[in-house]
Amino acid sequence: KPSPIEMPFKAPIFSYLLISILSAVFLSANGRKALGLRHAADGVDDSIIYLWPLPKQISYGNRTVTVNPNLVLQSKGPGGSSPIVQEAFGRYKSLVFSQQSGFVLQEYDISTLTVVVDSDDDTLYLGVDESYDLYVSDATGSTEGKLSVVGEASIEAKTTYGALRGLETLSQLFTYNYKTKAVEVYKAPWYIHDEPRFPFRGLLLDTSRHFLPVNVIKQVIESMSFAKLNVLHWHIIDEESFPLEVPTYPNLWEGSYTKWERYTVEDAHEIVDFAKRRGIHIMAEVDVPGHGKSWGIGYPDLWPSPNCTEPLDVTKEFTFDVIAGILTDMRKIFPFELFHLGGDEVHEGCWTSTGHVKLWLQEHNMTAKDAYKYFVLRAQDIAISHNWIPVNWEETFNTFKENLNPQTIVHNWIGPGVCPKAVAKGFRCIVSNQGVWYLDHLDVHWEDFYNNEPLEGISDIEHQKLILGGEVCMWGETADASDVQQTIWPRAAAAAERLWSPRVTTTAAILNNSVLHRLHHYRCLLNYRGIPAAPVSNKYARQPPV
Ligand code: CP6
Repeated sequence: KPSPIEMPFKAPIFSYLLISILSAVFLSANGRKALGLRHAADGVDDSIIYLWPLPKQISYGNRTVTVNPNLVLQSKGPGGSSPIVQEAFGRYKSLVFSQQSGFVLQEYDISTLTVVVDSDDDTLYLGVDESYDLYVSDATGSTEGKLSVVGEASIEAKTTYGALRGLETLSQLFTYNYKTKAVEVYKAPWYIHDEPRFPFRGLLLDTSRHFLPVNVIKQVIESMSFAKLNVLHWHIIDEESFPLEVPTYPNLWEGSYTKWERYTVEDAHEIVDFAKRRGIHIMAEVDVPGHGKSWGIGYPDLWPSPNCTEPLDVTKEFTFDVIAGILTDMRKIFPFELFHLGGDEVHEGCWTSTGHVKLWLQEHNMTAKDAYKYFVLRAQDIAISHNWIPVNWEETFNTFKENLNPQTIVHNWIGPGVCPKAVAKGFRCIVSNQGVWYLDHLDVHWEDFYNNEPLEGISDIEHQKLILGGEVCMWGETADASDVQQTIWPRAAAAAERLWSPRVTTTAAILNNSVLHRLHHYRCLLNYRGIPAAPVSNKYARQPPV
């Protein structure tokens, strides 16, 4: 008598047929599609290009080519030998090949990657050329009627930073095939021409509300480069803690949570250097005068009084000496042209209810608003004297309009409609509308991030040019090193495509319903690369089939 466990194996032949037919219908990719179900595990789908963010121009074929795990870099042009390109090639090579095992020795179609970089100038500045041309042959040599024995892949860029963006795109074309145990490129030959839509594609990290170790910041920077984001807005200091070393005023970091939750000057240099090698700027912020309470731990004179600990004391020269000292020290660390001076949430009531400040206002014939303006303009002057372009949160523009230095870049955060007003007055503007681009708001879904159009409400082409781009904000009150990556990704990626890809491309992607499938795939890619990105939907774990 057969045991129950053996029973299924003795089933009559028609059961096998039935199961085969059913599984063909229900389990195959086509079967699932027929039922209106799709899953990233379906693998290559002819209608979807699994690149994130989508490039500006693509054309592709229908052949599959294999890539040699011993892929060799052949660098050309004046900038080809830049260590930035060489190192990036090594990083991407290990991302694409090292995690897999069991390559079988065989003939591969593509064994060399040619990278041509036109300029040997590695200076990273806002608006640096990030364009690239990418080519992956179909390995038959069918192009131009010539027969080549080996396939080729090439990236051509004006700068090393364009080459970095091209390497990222190429790495996303490389797919490990678990059946053939080879890295393959589908749909070859590929021709891609790409460049960013906006020069400023940012992410804010807040290290004052929760300290983030240097390695965590580096991992965030690394993950930003995968999404082609290019500005880390480092909100280093705020009222809760002052974690940065300032040699000129060495007591300032007494305001850190503990002496282990601090960044030395050396740490900050390391972060800037790490970011530069990935084509990412660090925009530092010193948020004055409204968010400076922690400064007074080391220098209590900066507090108007023990019960009025912010805004910083506007009456004392010492306050501006300290700001000047901080900016002098920071200038040696942060080469980016932009410097963020905050300027938000200034509650002047604290000033007007403090005796000596009240007196000072009377002596100077100033209202509290005048004092706020005086403070903002003096801080701007210090930043400008260091050859920085000042960035301010939108309140300074909302309150003072054309009284701001005309160089000022307005940083929107409260609601939509501010950047249209700022650019109409000739200011440059960065979009971070809190309803759609605040990552700490867990009820904002990826669709909201994706759909936020920075040029909404701006029809004049000259005004449109003043929109530098946008930034998603990972405020630190409710996230720390344990969950910051999961909170950032994949939603920040949705904004990253909005900021990189042409408007016609994102519009078309929404219309053909491919965004969700590509985002699932991209989130999976981040997981493969060791980034703990959260599931794409944070609404419900699973939707029943409809
Ligand atoms: N800290 C600073 C913050 C915020 C801002 N500035 C903030 C305000 C409202 C929300 C989220 C963050 N935590 N310094 C405003 C720019 Cl909802």
